[in-house]
Amino acid sequence: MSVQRTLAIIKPDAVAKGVAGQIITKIEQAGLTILAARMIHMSGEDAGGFYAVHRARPFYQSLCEFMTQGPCLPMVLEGDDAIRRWRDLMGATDPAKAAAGTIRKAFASSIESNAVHGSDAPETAAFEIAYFFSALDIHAR
Ligand code: IDP
Ligand code: MG
Repeated sequence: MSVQRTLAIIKPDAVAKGVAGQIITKIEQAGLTILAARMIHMSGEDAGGFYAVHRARPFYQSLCEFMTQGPCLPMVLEGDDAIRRWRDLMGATDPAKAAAGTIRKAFASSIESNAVHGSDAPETAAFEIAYFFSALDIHAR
């Protein structure tokens, strides 16, 4: 597998719980490199654009409201096979189905308030990284 970049977000519920540091530690211990990070508080328009792919889903409005509840921490992660490795570390969308040792098992409280986001493919990673970061924000090494 080649080196990939993926967009991670520590969602507002996890920031509010004070577990952002623990999540960052898991990222670093997994050997993924943080190339960019910033704290933002999304507007409804910001969240709606980010999740536009889900606009026809019944949970879209509620998801956008959840993502605007408070600040979140988008990050760019890099590593070999990073998209799959970050999703494996996140665990299943529904924490009730998430495997032991995953971030969602440890920190998510519901299928909506599930602590973290991760891109699901190279094309979505490219869109999502560019949604939050310019080239000058990303520190390759
Ligand atoms: P993912 O984050 O595991 O990739 P997606 O299906 O892409 O899951 O959904 C995006 C986000 O929408 C989820 O992380 C979660 O916050 C929310 N979500 C997904 N399914 C539901 C649902 O059935 N009810 C409420 N919220 C949901
Ligand atoms: Mg998804």
